Amino acid sequence: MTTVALIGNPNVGKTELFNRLTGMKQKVGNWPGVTVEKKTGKCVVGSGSGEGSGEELEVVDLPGTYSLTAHALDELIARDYIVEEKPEVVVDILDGTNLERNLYLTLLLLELEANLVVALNQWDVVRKRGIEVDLEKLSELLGVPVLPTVATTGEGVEELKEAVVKAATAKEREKRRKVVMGYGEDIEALIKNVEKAVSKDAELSGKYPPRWLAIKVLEKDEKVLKLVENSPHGVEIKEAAVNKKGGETK
Ligand SMILES: Nc1nc2c(ncn2[C@@H]2O[C@H](COP(=O)(O)OP(=O)(O)O)[C@@H](O)[C@H]2O)c(=O)[nH]1
Ligand SMILES: [Mg+2]
Repeated sequence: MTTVALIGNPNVGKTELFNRLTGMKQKVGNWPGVTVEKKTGKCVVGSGSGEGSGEELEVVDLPGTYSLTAHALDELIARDYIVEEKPEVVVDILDGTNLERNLYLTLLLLELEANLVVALNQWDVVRKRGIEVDLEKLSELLGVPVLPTVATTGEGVEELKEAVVKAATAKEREKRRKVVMGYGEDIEALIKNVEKAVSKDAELSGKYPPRWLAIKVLEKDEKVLKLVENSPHGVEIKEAAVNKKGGETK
């Protein structure tokens, strides 16, 4: 069975897609320790001869978020689930009519090194409005599969399921190109510094992507700073985050 988490900004059609995927086979509970609702469900891929046909998916609905900071409970739940539980695939659902805003979360998920499949939902509205989206180009730029969907009618949903099964295979994961968002020369130099220090802690850097940790240290992310404080290399990591040219970075 493949575990797949659904994530997206509020109002993109995540609930609609979750319901379409899982139908009546849903379980509702809470995320551990908090009263935020957690929905999970199951679905079977395909019925015919398509790729991954007969494969079962465990679908986890993550809270709708715009970002993945440690400041908001919803965002932290989503982020912790992805970094701690490492679902085999994360489906990032975008409102296809609002790519500019929606792609911010996608970039954060790439930074988190989630194994992404992007669903461009509301594709019917995209079509109706005559918005042109170059799916191939977008997929190439992000380095992940991009599929158009209409959650309300089910259009594209079977293809999405097949793409999820495919993305979960070792072969596809090995092939996956790491797309790195550059922050400019000065910040990149700092990121490299911190990444180097972080990598000395095998446990920490084995559990979390080192570049992601480095970026979070530089952002002074509360949760990551706590992880760093508990590291035997904590002092070194914090020192690496200090700009040698003077002062600490913001
Ligand atoms: N036209 C169209 N409407 C959609 C689509 N997906 C969701 N919706 C509608 O968009 C609204 C928000 O959907 P919902 O699933 O609640 O979004 P969520 O906040 O991401 O869970 C609802 O009115 C849905 O019926 C779609 O693909 N096409
Ligand atoms: Mg919803």
